[in-house]
Amino acid sequence: MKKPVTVLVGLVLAASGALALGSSVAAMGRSADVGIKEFKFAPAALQVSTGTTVRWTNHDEETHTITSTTGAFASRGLGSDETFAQTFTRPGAYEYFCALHPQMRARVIVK
Ligand SMILES: [Cu+2]
Repeated sequence: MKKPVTVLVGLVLAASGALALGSSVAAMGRSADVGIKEFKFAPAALQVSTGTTVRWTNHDEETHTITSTTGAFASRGLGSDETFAQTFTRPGAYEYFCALHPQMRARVIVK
């Protein structure tokens, strides 16, 4: 009776669209989500494949931004429940922060 369990695990992973790998989260497919809550980006380290569109959603009442440390991308100020999307077309490690709260830092790793 092992096979049904394996199938179920596969379905759960496919449904969640994400698989925890150590301290980062590997997203499967062409889109991935990052939440902003309590002055933190979650996951703080997101790993995606080239071509993935990452969408951030601000769940805080406060305004936040998604601002690349290298200027590769930058959102406007996002109010509560607003979103910002960025498609990553080149591999690399993309560090970003909130311009209004610079202690809020995270990264997207594109493979
Ligand atoms: Cu902020």
